[in-house]
Amino acid sequence: MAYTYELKRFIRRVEETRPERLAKRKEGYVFPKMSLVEKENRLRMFHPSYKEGSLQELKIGPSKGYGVPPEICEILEAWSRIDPDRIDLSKVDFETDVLIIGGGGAGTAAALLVQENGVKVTIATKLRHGDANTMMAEGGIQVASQPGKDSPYYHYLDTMGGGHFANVPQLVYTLVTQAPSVLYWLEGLGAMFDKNADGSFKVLHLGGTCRKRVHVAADITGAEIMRTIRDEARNRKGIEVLEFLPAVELILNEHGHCAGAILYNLETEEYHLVKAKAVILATGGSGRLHIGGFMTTNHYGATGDGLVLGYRAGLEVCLLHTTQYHPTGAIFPEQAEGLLITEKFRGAGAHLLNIDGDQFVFEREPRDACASSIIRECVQVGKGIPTPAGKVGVWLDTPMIDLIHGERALIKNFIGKYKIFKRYEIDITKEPILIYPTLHYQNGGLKFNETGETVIPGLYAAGEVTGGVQGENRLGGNSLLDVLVFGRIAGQNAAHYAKGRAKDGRFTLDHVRKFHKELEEMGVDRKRISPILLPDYSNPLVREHQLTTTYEGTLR
Ligand code: MEZ
Repeated sequence: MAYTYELKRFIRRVEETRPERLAKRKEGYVFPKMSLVEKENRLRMFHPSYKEGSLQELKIGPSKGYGVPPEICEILEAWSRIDPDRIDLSKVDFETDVLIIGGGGAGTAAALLVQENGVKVTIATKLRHGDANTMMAEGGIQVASQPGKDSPYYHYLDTMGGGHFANVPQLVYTLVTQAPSVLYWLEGLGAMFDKNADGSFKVLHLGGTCRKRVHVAADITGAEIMRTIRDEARNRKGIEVLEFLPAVELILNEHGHCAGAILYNLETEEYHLVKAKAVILATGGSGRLHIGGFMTTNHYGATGDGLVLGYRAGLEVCLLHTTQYHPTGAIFPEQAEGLLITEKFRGAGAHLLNIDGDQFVFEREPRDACASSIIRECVQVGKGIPTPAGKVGVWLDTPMIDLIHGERALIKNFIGKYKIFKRYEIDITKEPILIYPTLHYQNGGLKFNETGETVIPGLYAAGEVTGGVQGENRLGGNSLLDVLVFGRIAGQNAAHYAKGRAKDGRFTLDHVRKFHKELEEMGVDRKRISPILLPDYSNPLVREHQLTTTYEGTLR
């Protein structure tokens, strides 16, 4: 749907202020950055994670007493999809050395490393191989690849600062020092990053970076990376991929080691038991829980399944008390609501503007500070732009890109978004995009260490399901890096574990029984079941009359 007459009237104000903003930019003017104190205040007052009532204490499980968003509490404090007494643990359906749960960036990178280490590997994925947030990532991957100008030292400081120094230092050290080797590994596998005429990498700024360090493939960087590693995995011998088979429970053995998982066939509703010497949780994030009622950039399967599996098996969670809201999610047209509008636009000079066509925030503040400023402008200052659907947002002035970088620069660097908006009869080279913060990333997750290990022997984790790398706020470009660095590490170490330390033993689901007992004591409704596997967008009134297995749980 093209902009309405009313919105076009508001766009005229943006056009009026544009020549002066452009002239100032050419003279080197940048909107003043917030001081640390201003940032803190803005977060406290406007960031959804800092709002009164945004957290709920966990009452059971390994992180009892810790406050997480109520939507996360709901899935962590829930009954299993399975009744442990009805699962025959003597009947093994699949046997492998390393089972990887999740077929996105972290899982696929892990699989390649397991395979290189000469043991059998199986990826079990909920949807198709590659249906994941990695595939949808747009604006790039941070790597300090410019000797003399940048170094992992600056990358470390930016990442810690962006995360409010709540990050686990050893994890950040590993992230930034492994980054260059990951970039060259990807290139070696055939990933095509944007380059300068002399063959060097094009690098740019995103929010919170003190050096230009973000490497991109236009505005489809995640798709390019996922294409590369998925093709590699599918073409190598020895990597088995099970699609539409999400894991619903981990299996431990009598020694307390992880020994496999129960998978659920989405099509036939059958359960399958996978025996493995080591398991890697790489299930991604939880944007489809729509924390705080926000729209999301996340893929359809991002329902926090790995958090549930790990928590029930005994892993603590951390850093889930803040959620990342990406500053720029589309809010017009209605069917594009929540869609990621890459931060790269702001890195390239697109201004954030209120209804008067005025800037109100430095565009490259870290995400939490930038999102809070947009919310403030709409909610408190009252200078947001109303949409026909009753929402309020601000402008992202995309036509600045061609004015700064030359004709067709936008089409060349943002072809993905240009095409999407063209379908709605909006030409973003000429008209700005209406945006509002959108739920983008699970900052925290399961506790793990820099070797990919968790406290359960044989259980590894990597990517968005984990907590500690990104602190309380992830910087743009650090999630693609996270999945690849820690996916590879988990793959390598899980393979070594499978070859050496893994210890066979009798299977058990006693951890599920124990968890159920706590739920019983707490009086949790038996209809609260997790992992939820897929978001439910059906009308609640219709749902009440659909007492099918889907809503009653499954094998119960
Ligand atoms: O890392 C991200 O989340 C990222 C770069 C997103 C984006 O704005 O494109």
